[in-house]
Amino acid sequence: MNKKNSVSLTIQQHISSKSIFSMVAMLLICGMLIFTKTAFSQDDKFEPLGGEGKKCKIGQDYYFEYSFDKTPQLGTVILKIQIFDKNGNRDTSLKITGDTGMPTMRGHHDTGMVDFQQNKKGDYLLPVNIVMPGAWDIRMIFSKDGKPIYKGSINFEV
Ligand SMILES: [Cu+2]
Repeated sequence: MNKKNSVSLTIQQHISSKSIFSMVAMLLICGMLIFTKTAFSQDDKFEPLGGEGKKCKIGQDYYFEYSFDKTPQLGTVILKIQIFDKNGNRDTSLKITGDTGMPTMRGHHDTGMVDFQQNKKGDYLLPVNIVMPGAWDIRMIFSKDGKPIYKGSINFEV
């Protein structure tokens, strides 16, 4: 092998290891982007709700309204949800679970999914513990016969 050839070979090797490096870097970046997107879209699936006393539709068959027993403040407030069928009759056949937390402090206050409890009137109730001022959310999953049919989130400031 003459000197010229060996130089060009070294350059080739240099280029190919560089391009492998950049390919790996690209793959890592793509992987991170996909991961971030997935993490965000899990949040996105919870539809932000309109407000207290507003009709929130669950597909074609049901709707619900929510309210708090008092303006959310430090301490415990009770979230009440009433579900109706499409004819406006109360429905108690669904199950609701809710995860309360602070969106900006994920993992600090999150309760995990907790079952709403029904009272005699068929209201669905969830105690919500507010332990510090700031932005809070309650992410809820509504299920029918064990299958999730709706995800919504209530967002509020304390
Ligand atoms: Cu906090």
